[in-house]
This record gives sequence, C-alpha cells and structure tokens, in this order.
Amino acid sequence: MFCFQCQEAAKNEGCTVRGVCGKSADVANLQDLLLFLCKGISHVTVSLRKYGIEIPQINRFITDSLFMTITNANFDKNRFVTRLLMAFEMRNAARERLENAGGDIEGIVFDGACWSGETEAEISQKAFEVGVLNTEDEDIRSLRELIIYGLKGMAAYAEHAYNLGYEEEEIYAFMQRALVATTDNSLTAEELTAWVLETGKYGVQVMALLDRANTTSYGNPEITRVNLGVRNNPGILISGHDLKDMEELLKQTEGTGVDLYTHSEMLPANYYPAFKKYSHFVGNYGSSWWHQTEDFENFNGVILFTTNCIVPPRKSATYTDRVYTTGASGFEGFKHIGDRKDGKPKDFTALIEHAKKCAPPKAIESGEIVGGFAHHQVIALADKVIAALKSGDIRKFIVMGGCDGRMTGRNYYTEFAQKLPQDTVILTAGCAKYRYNKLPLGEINGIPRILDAGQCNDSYSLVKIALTLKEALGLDDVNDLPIAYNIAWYEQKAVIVLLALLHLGVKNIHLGPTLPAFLSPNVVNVLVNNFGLSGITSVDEDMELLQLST
Ligand code: SF4
Ligand code: SF3
Repeated sequence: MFCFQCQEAAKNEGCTVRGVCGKSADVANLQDLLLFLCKGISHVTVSLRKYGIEIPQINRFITDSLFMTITNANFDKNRFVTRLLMAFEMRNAARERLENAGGDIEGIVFDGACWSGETEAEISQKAFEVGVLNTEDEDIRSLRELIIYGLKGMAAYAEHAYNLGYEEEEIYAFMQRALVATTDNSLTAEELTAWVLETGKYGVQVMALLDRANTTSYGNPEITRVNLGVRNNPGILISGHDLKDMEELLKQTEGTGVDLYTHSEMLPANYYPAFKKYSHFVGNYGSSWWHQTEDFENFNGVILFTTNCIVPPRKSATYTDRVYTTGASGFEGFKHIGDRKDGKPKDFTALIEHAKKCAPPKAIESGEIVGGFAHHQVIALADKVIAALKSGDIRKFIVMGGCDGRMTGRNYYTEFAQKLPQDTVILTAGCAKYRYNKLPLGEINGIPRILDAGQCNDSYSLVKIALTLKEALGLDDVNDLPIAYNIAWYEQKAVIVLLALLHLGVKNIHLGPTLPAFLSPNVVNVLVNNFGLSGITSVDEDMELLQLST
C-alpha cells in the first residue's frame, strides 16, 4: 500500500504498511483498485455523453465509491470487494451501450476501462500495480492526487445533496472528466494545474448545491444554544454529516423513549429549525471525531456513523457492538444499516431497539455552546456587523475552519484562539472548531467572538458572508476585506474547501498543522507564488504576521 491523502500520513510522507488511521494494506489496495475502475468507467461515460447518454446509476456509483475512500470513512474489506464486482458489471454494461451507440470503444486505451480480474490473486496483484506511486514524476503525481482528493471531497458533498433529492449532472460530468484527466499522460503540469483550479470551481458549485439542499429541506440555521448535558433516558449518538439520516432517525425515535444526541460533525444539526422541534433531540455529546474512543465508552447507548470519521476501537473497547454505520461508512465488526429502497426511509428499528436496552449516557460536560451562524443568520445581522467593523469594535475576522485531528501540534489552534485580540472574531466551520469552541471568548456588541457556520461544507457560508461584506463595504477584491485565513486540514473534504477558496481568488491562506504530504516542493511553490499559500509557524510569529499582536 501507499497512501498519503490525509494530514496524518506517516512521517508526513505516506503510510506504507498500515495507515495511521488504522486502514489495512488490503483495504488501501482495494481502494486504489476501485479508484482505478472509477477512472475506467469515466472513460466510457465521458464518451457516452457525446451521444447524449447519461447513466444516473453510474453517476451515483462513482460518487459513492469516491466517498467510501475518504479517510476514516470505510474500513470494511468486504464492502470494497462487493463494490469492485459492481464496478465491473456497470462498466461492461456502459461499454455495451457505447458500442451500440456507435462509439469508438477501441479508442479507449486506459486499462481500467477494460481490465477484469477474477481470482483474489489477480485482484491483489492489480491493486498493487495501480496505486499512487504508479505515476513516477512527483509533480504530475502531486497534481493528479490533488485533483483526486478534491474530487473525493466533492463526492461526499454531492452524495449528501442527492440524498435530499438535489443533483446536478454538470457536477457528475465534471468529476468524471477530471478522473479521466488524471489518467492522461499527455497533460503537462501546467494543464493539470488548470484542472486543479477547475476542481475548485466545481467545489463551490457542489457546496452551493448542498447548501440549497440542506436549507430548503430543513430551514436556515439560526442562532442556537446547544445543550452539552445529558438526560436520564437511553440515547443514540449520531455522528458524521448526513442530514437526511438525521431526519429519518429523529422521526423514527420519536415517542420511543430514546433520546438523540449529536457527535462531532453532526453538531450543526442542532441549528436547523426542522430538527429543533423534536423534544427528544437533546443536544451535542462529546467532542470532535478522534475523541470517540472515550466519548463512546461514556455514552453507554447506541452510536450511528452516517459518514467519516471512524476510529478503529481499541481491543479493550466496550462499545464496539453498540456501533452502527450507514451510507458510505463501514467497519468490520460494526453493524451496517442498508440504503433506502424504492423511495422509502432507511430502517433504523434495530438501532432503536438496541438503544432501549442501554443505560443512559454518563454526563461528561454541562452547559451550552452557541452556534448557527450560517450565511442567512449572519447576513440578517449584517447591519450590526458592519457597524462594528466601521467603528473599529471589530478589527478583523479570522477564518479558522476545517478539520480537527490527533496531532499534538493542533494545540496551536487552541492557543491561537486564546491569544487573539479582543477585537477579533473567529469564523468557523467543520470539526476544527472543537479546539476552541468551548473557550469563554465573549462577545463584541452582542456578536459572539466565535461564529460557527456549521459543517465543513458550510465553509460555503463563510464565502457567502465574505462576499456580502465585500459588497456592503464597497470593496473590489475579496482580499481587501479584514479577513485572515488560518485553516486546519485533515481529510479530503478540506482539500475541496481549500480549492474552492483558491478558485474564488482568496489569497494568503495559512494551512496547518502541516502542509500536505502529497504536495511536491514544486507544486507548493506554485501555490505559494500564485496564491500566497503558507504553512503555520508558532502562534506568536503567526499573530505578528497577520498583524494580530496586541
Ligand atoms: Fe495514512 Fe491518512 Fe492514508 Fe490513513 S488516510 S493510510 S493515515 S495517509
Ligand atoms: Fe471533521 Fe472528519 Fe474533516 Fe467535516 S469529521 S471536517 S475531519
């Protein structure tokens, strides 16, 4: 195996024996092979589109497959094997349609468009051959992988949107064209860089689509005080990002005596009007994803993963049999809830019945946190915000969104938040916020000093807020706003968020805690020279650099 897609890649170079995330070499290789087949299928569908043929089933298959390979989403070998068999079937059916349409099937030379393996030995040999290191030139490899990781993030957001009935063929078509581009040996580094930026453009589009899906379905997030304490009933803890799962679980648990709590990236579900009406929806329990090994022990009840981030339980864990996965997520040893069929909701009965037998959660915190500052809410407060900016009561906004992770160096973000001067406000989205969202940072003229827009995809809200402020202040360039960017990344959704920001022309983003292992020195140079991208240093130095020292 070789994998360097996340921030915890071994030695910041790559995992080669077993993932730091816990991914086995077998699963890593199968993921590479699935990606290879998705590229192959894309060769066929890109040609099919020339004949006006769109295969919705394949669009979703590729999207789901990319999502399943995101860090910490799915560790279940069997699910990947099943997926490969489905890939062969779909690809062969697509090939037939292309032939019937008169397409040049022979003209497709990419191996993934025709290769089939039957025995386990053939499959593992091929998996080994098609990995990341198969591209020898390190700059081309870096750019190809940057595109692919962006596409994985895009796929995650596209999947949440289609679960709510929102799809754009244009997005699927781009994903497939871009996958094909990563197999094109004739493309230069410059041409691939253009594909990277184009990926950012579609990143904005998919986040806008998901924003529309979420807010049309569940209302606009609003200022909310989220309870951190517990009640005395058995509970279900729901984690991940999928709001359709959230809705169905809320409906199915109503009146059962089982309470519902959010964990990690599901916290923003508390901000949506449609979910607030359920009296058995208690609040948020615990912290960001990697705290789950402790949080799940204490929770006592049932846990549902709707997406990443799963941490393999320790051998001594007592909660393993209480965990369920659904959608793209999976883990051998956790039970899996199947997909919706014939337009019917998922069936969460097993989970609910299981939860009824569990003890109530142990209280690990009390009090509340405030959130719900997505674009609609902040724009409703625009007059107040602009007045505070003009009077100098707010000097600067700092975008500190992104991911959390295990590295001790991430204490940087807690310290950074603590040391920020009193006349600054943090804008955040994603699970990075858990590094500082429980700090008593106070308010400025009634505006909290931490404005949480929601999940990582709600970074779109931060962009909308920035563009609204730019208009209101009569500025020509988004970089003239008093906003600094100090973003934390971990997995591939953060990659699409970053590419989306670059596409919008945002400059001088600080990215930490380390720069991605998959960026070659030359690619880093391109990003530094054209976008002013940089890593982080010490809190004090970065404060100085961002002119934030008091
Ligand atoms: Fe390593 Fe990250 Fe890949 Fe897991 S996802 S194998 S930790 S680089
Ligand atoms: Fe978090 Fe995984 Fe990235 Fe959605 S849940 S931000 S790390």
